[in-house]
Amino acid sequence: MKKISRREALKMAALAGGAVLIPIGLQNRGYAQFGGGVVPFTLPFRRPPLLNPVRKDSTTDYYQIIMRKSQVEILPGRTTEIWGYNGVFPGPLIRQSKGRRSVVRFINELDVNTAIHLHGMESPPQYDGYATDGILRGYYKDYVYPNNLAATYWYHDHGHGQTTRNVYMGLAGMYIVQDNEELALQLPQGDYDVPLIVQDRRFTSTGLFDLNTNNQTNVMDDVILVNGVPWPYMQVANRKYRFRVLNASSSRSYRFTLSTGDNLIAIGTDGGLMASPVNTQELRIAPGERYEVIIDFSKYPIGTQVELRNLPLPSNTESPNTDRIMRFDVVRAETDNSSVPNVLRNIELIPESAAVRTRDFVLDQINGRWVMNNNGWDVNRIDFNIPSNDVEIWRFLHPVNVGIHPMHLHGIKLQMLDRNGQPPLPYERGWKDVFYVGEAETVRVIGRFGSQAGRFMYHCHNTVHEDFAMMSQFDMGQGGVNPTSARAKPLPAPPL
Ligand SMILES: [Cu+2]
Repeated sequence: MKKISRREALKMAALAGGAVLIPIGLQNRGYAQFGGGVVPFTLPFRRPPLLNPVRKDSTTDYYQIIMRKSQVEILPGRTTEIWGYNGVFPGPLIRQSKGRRSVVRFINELDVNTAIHLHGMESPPQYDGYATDGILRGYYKDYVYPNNLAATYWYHDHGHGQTTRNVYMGLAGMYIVQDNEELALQLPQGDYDVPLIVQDRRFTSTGLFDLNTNNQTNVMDDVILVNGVPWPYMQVANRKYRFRVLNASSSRSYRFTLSTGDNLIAIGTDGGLMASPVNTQELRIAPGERYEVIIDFSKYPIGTQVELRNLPLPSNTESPNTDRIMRFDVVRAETDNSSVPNVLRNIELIPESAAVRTRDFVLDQINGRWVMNNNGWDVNRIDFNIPSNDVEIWRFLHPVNVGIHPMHLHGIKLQMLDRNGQPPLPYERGWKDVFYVGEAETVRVIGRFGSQAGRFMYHCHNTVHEDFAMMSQFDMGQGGVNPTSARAKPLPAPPL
């Protein structure tokens, strides 16, 4: 009988489209032990380091980030080369206030071309990380961000055709904007407002990242990292915490649930707080999406261990322990002055009747390329121009019953109208920029376009699909700045 390689087995699993366990015996062939040899919940949780500005003036905070290689310990006793923002994995956390401007200088000391997208921010086109607006090694670029909405953002590489590799190697970090209205709500704040950046990775037997896109289909790896730590345990007090969950994986979606059967309290989407909290037993999140959840540990006696688990999804490839994410250990008593009010924010729902047109996008794979309306990425093709303030409905049609496409628009926040004619999931009803388009699903979203003018990209956020052509671009309004009009400059850079 012909022996099949692990790669072939994965490819078959991907083509089968189901949740397939890799047969025993293929697991260790030439690779690290499955799961990198890590026993879940044996490594301590950590938070990304906070990045302080190098300088402030009356309107602006100035930050600097050097993209460089470094050697870090992810698997105990092994060293992994990463490409990191400031050499850390994931990148440092930026916390900013609404209304203050940020200038972030990105310096490229890597061997590859990079482009930085601050995902979710309505940045001007020239600071949005346009795919061909790259920073070469030895160059730098100062990105200017308006911080006009309190929400959970993330910055990550958007290099043309190389996004999967560059993000996989470590180029992703969280960026939080807060405003006074939100702070006044008395939600858990400070140390109790915690990033959870979830990613899957695979490791070689020597501990290196082992990227495999399974014949340009997807990345489905066997080690679940939270803030760069495999299946961590986090010591918590018996009180409420606010978690900002970011799925920064290449292709894997997650369906979170608590081992106790208790509810997660969803309070925020990609675009910040929802209108009101949503109690949910499970929460599904695709690559690129962000959700904010409250977990209330006050009901648990000290000593309780609560696992954050991951339920199966039809287009995921499972491995041992991909059904777990992390564990919360309730270790101390604290008073809790925080609250979760019934009204979080006023969100104006855009009525369907406000739309002046509907656009259809058929998501498909043709001759191995991932396409929208039979088109792949073409830097010279701009699909359409949307006049300022026009409300449009975008309809994503995915006729195939295998695989999912998280569809992401730059430059705008939208709302989901429906999925296969049914209402969105309760926790999807907020401002969003990534929409989960599942197996054989049609998803309709609505938005008011052109609050700023210019050319913006839209694409699938399965970065393997994105790299393999499932990306395009559109224009909004008139007189927008060319996205490549603020090119990176060679070092040395003047003082910020
Ligand atoms: Cu896709």
